[in-house]
Order: sequence, then structure tokens, then C-alpha cells
Amino acid sequence: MFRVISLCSITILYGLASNALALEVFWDGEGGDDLWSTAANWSDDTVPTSADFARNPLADSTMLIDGTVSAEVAKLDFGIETGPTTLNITGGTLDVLSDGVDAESGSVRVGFGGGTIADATASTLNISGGVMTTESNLFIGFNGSATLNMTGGEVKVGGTMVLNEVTFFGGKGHVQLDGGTIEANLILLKQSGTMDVTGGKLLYGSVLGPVPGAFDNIDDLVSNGLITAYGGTGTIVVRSVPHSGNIIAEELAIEVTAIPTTGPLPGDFDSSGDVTGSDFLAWQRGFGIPVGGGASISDGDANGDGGVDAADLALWGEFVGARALAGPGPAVAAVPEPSSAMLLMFGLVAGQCYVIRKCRSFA
Ligand SMILES: [Ca+2]
Ligand SMILES: [Ca+2]
Ligand SMILES: [Ca+2]
Repeated sequence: MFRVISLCSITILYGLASNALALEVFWDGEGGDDLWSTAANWSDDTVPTSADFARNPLADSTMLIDGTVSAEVAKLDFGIETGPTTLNITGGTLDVLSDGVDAESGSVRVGFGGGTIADATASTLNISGGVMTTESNLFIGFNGSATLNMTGGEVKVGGTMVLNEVTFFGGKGHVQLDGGTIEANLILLKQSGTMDVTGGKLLYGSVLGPVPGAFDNIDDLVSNGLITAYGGTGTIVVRSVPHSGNIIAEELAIEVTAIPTTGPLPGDFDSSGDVTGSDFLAWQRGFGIPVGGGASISDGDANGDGGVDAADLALWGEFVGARALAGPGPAVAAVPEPSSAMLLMFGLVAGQCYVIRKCRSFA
């Protein structure tokens, strides 16, 4: 059963046959300490290398990569049908490298064929530190359910971060981003993929939603509640920023963060939905109103102390170039601003422009 599914998945996802014969190394947990680097935890008591496909089908098991571990592997699947599996990364590194032969290599698949998220079969990737790099794709839920809980560290996805690839089973892929940085060349939310943000940041090149053409940008995903801030009570904040080079599809990355409140962003003095040079002019007009002087947001008071001074300009500077995205709740009307000239002054106009390109890895 499993082999049939696996082969079909390869065909469906990649449209080409895989002929790699990389060694499969299985987690047996016999080392008793959960550490990736403990040889006894693996079949044949050998820690996998960048030439191996690592798999963990051991239900209720936990794998640990901490600051002592520098792990390399050609592919990692865990939570394989039999039950929930957890990988905790608290430090160190996990590099998942393509072997140049197998189309699936370079990828991590969490929750491989493991039922719905309500089941005990949902698997979890917890990252609180360290760096995980996948040369190819990261699947959170693959014919099964999985959650990525991110509270620190870095995830660098050279291919596509896919939330829930459902081909044969139900399931759900969820990313809970509470800290750290996720950088993905491309993000694809499949049938029931969701993300919630309370901290940290997400950088991506392009994003595609569950219905190609319908949800093809983050505005759609947020307005339809698939990407939320603080469980829906906050605001998703996006802007275009330079990136470290991991994102190959775009010159600029889209940065996604969150603030815990709704309403105008700090520095959005004209409540237009974005923070631009027009807001700077509003601050300039109000500048000099003393603290407690009754100034409002529209006067340039970003911190609510009733005055308009350098502290308010600092908040404007923190959010300039950012846009607030309204969730499914009461809509916040975004009024387009003739801001290009002002943004040119601040050297930011390029950051306002990006092109959503077609999904490269998954047509
Ligand atoms: Ca063993
Ligand atoms: Ca504004
Ligand atoms: Ca103020």
C-alpha cells in the first residue's frame, strides 16, 4: 500500500519517474536519548548521511537535534502512517540536500499519510533554535496531518513550503509562527493548509492558495482566513524587503509579520491601510503638539500619548513601507495613495512592486 502511494505521489507531484536507489535509514529509537546523532537510534546503528533517505515510522517517537548536532541527510520523512512523530530542533543544524538524482531528495515531509489533524496521527516539527535548510521542498502534512511550531531559529526552504499535500488521505497542515524566521522560495497552501502568526517573520518569493487563480496572493489568503494573526484578533503586516539570497524567484521577498491589534498600523496616520510618505506629512503637520496635548492619530500621534514628537516618527519609521491586511472580520478599507513620489524620496518604491509568478515546482 505504502509503496503504491509513494510511487503515485512522485508521478503526480513531479511528473517524472524517480530512479534513485539511495539507502533508506530508519529511526528505531533504540539509543534511548532521542538524539539524532546517537547511532543506536538508527537502523544498523548508523547515523544517516547526506547520501541517505531518513525515515521515522515509529509511532509516538521523538527525535532531537540540539546545539551539539550537525545533521545532513538527502531526505527526511517522519510520522509515516503508523502514528504521531515529533522532531524537536532546539539548536544545531539540519541540512537536507538534494542528491541530484531523485526528484524527492532535498525535501522534508512531516506527517506522511497520517490521517486528520484531530487524529493522534498528526505529527509535529517544533523549532526553537538552530537552522533547518531544505534544498528542495518542506511539506507540513503530506497525505496526512502535521504542524510546524516555530518559536525561534531559522527555516530556509530552497523549494516550496507546502502546507498539506492531500492526494489520497484527508489531513491538515498548519504553521504556527511565534518566533524565528521562515524563508521559503515559494509557499503553497493546499486544500486545508493554514498559518497563524504571532511573532517572528516569514519571507517568501511567491505564494499560491488552494484554488489556483482564486487565492494567488497573500491578500486573498488573509481575507479568507487561511493566514491569520493572533488567531484572527490581530493584523497581518506585509512589506517588500531584500532577502538573503535563498529566495530565487524574486528580487525582493515579501515579509509577513503580525501585530496583536486591529485598526491602523502604527504610523498610518491617515488610516489608509499602509504606512507611506503621506503619513510622514501628517506627522510633520502635527509635530510640536506636546504630550497630553490632545493629538490624535491623524495628527501624527502614533503612541497615543496625545503629543506628536520624535517617538511617533520612530514608529512611523518602523512600519514605513508596510501594509495591513484585513482578515475575514469587518473589512478595513484600504485607500490607494499617490505615494510613489514620496516613496522614491525614501528609496522604497522598488519595495512596493513585486510580481506574483507562477508556481515553479508545482504547476
Ligand atoms: Ca538501532
Ligand atoms: Ca497611510
Ligand atoms: Ca505621541
